[in-house]
Amino acid sequence: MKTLKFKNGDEMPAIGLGTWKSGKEEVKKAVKFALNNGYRHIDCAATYGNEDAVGEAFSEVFNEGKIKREEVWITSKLWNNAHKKKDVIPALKKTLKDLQLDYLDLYLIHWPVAFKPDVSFPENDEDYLSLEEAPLIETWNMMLEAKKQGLVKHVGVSNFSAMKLEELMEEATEDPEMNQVELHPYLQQNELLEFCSKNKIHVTAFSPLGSGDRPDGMKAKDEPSLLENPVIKKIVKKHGASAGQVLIKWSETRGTAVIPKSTNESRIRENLQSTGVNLDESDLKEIAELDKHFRYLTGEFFVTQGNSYENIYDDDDYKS
Ligand code: NDP
Ligand code: 1BO
Repeated sequence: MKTLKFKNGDEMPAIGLGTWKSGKEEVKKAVKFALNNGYRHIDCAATYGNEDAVGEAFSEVFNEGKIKREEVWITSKLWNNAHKKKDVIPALKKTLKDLQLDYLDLYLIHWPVAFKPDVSFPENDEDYLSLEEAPLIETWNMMLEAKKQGLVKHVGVSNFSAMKLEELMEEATEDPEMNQVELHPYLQQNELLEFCSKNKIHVTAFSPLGSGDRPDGMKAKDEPSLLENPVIKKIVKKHGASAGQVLIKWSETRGTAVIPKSTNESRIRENLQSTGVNLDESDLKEIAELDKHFRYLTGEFFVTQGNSYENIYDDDDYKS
């Protein structure tokens, strides 16, 4: 499998298992199955509410002895209610405890949005901290401190626009090593990819299959299906692959990492086997034409009347 190489030589396997929306019992089974069937990259987050179950899976697999901790790339993310300087390391330590780990391979600021410490998900304007109250650079400096303390090997961000990356990099002593963002044929984000490549920031593609199992409150009416797209279906037929495999392989060919979520054993296996699909020039050209700047995760769930996050992404894609 392809890997993404970091400056210190560390390599992140390009395909990982996503864990958002996976219940505790199913995620434990899924992570164990994935690791025992070739996955070496798991994407987690405190806000997914299942890191303790993922941790049980890690502990059982590593204790069996066939797979060592250092062979697996483990990412987690700082939730939006722990952006204040004093809260970053305690939030990371809670994640490490839940995941039963001594260190993470990668820790990301989940969103460029800050909530008050006791707020899990905001319901009104009072639930937020402004960027003046919790400046991203202060949060970022604590991420760097976590790296210095050996709690994480690499640090990065998620859901950052090129503009937000640029602003952060102007002040930062070290640049983010990763930006994890929504990427798929309907949201190709070529300019952001170019910006990241120019600045040597790796990119991970989330929701690569269209995130079909999001809660209803996060879904737009009549949103387009990626898995059912006629062009994708045509390519599926041509290569005798599945739609999931074509979409995952497409991400891999763009040099990003990709983290499809599944708790279904045959789809977990099928998704990793996408490495064997060979998309040719004409497939890539047809997929390039599918871009419609469409976001499944509009970020609208963070917008309450009057707060300052109306355009999290700083671009036209917000209106999709
Ligand atoms: P995905 O695009 O990975 O889609 C997941 C859905 O696709 C599930 O319903 C899953 O069902 C189904 N599925 C999986 N494999 C196949 C397949 N081969 N064929 C058909 N259907 C399939 O959605 P996510 O939004 O979960 O994104 C992936 C991961 O990215 C997340 O789990 C999370 O780790 C990360 N993420 C990060 C975000 C961030 O803000 N940084 C935001 C969103 C996601 P089933 O489980 O039944 O197989
Ligand atoms: C609010 C959604 C987070 C998924 O990573």
